[in-house]
Amino acid sequence: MIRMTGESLPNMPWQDRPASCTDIVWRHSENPIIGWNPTPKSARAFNSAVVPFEGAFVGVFRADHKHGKPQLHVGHSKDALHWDIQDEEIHWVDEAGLPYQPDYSYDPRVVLIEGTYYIIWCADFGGAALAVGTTKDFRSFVRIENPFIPFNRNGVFFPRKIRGKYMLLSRPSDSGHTPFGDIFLSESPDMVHWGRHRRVMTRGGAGWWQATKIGGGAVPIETDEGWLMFYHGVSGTCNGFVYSFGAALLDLENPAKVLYRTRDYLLTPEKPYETTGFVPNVCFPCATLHDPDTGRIAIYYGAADTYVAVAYTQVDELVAHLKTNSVLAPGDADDYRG
Ligand code: BMA
Repeated sequence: MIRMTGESLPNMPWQDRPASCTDIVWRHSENPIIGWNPTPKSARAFNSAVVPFEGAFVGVFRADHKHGKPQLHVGHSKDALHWDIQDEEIHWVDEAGLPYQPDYSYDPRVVLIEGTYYIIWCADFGGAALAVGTTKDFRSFVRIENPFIPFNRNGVFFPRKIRGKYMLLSRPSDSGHTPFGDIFLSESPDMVHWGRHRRVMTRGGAGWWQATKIGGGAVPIETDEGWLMFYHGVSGTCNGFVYSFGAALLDLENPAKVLYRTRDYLLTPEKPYETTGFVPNVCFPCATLHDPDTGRIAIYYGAADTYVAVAYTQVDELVAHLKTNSVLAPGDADDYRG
């Protein structure tokens, strides 16, 4: 079995692939796991992140409040399927302990690096920009002063330093619902100052499902074969954007080098909770849980900007599929310099 780095997670959600299904990624049968009005002040939770925590699970949820603006909310769960989400949003303070609350916050990703949980999300800083904060206990949260200038979204940290540097994937853009976007890699000595930006993956490639824009999804999983990264791809139709997701394998020692990238999407809006909601036709992955002992991977994705849903895959099957169904896009790893 392909080795995935990480702690054993025998209590993570899992369902075997249904007998009738031949797909590489299959949906949880009880989807969506979080429905409308998840807390008294929230209308919808979606595009959210989960991590193992103290023998159970913790989540940082994007919840759009009933006044329309999103904030981040903490949730706890024993099985990572049934969630107790707090009604009060996360209240950020700066490094001096003073309030540092963004006007809005969305699409969080969470990663444990060297004993600290880092949360990266999209906040307002004269336009949509990546914000970063830390926590150790999911009770108090410290926000690092804006490490990035606008406009950027879909920030995803790697879970460890690579060649002595912290690494980030992001998707520079403009404000609003950007009609373009590629995935870039940046590095940092301290999680505050970022540079050596390289373009990693470009939109387009073999299929129209990722022709308009792409963006990093879940924190990359370290495997023997490379960094396994789920990402979303957007197709522009006469009736609006359609968000699907695929996966890529990036080189372990230099993730600016794309090794494989799915030609076809792995999952696209098909089910009613994906095709119908606040924004129809959106499947937007932001997190995974994985168990190195069994090769199981659970993918958490936002559905239709309304629900949280889960899908499953198995690492050996997924990597074998990636290797035999991969087409790189012209421009992928343009900036690879060894
Ligand atoms: C993107 C982001 C996501 C959202 C998607 C579809 O630009 O805002 O949060 O899921 O649009 O509306």
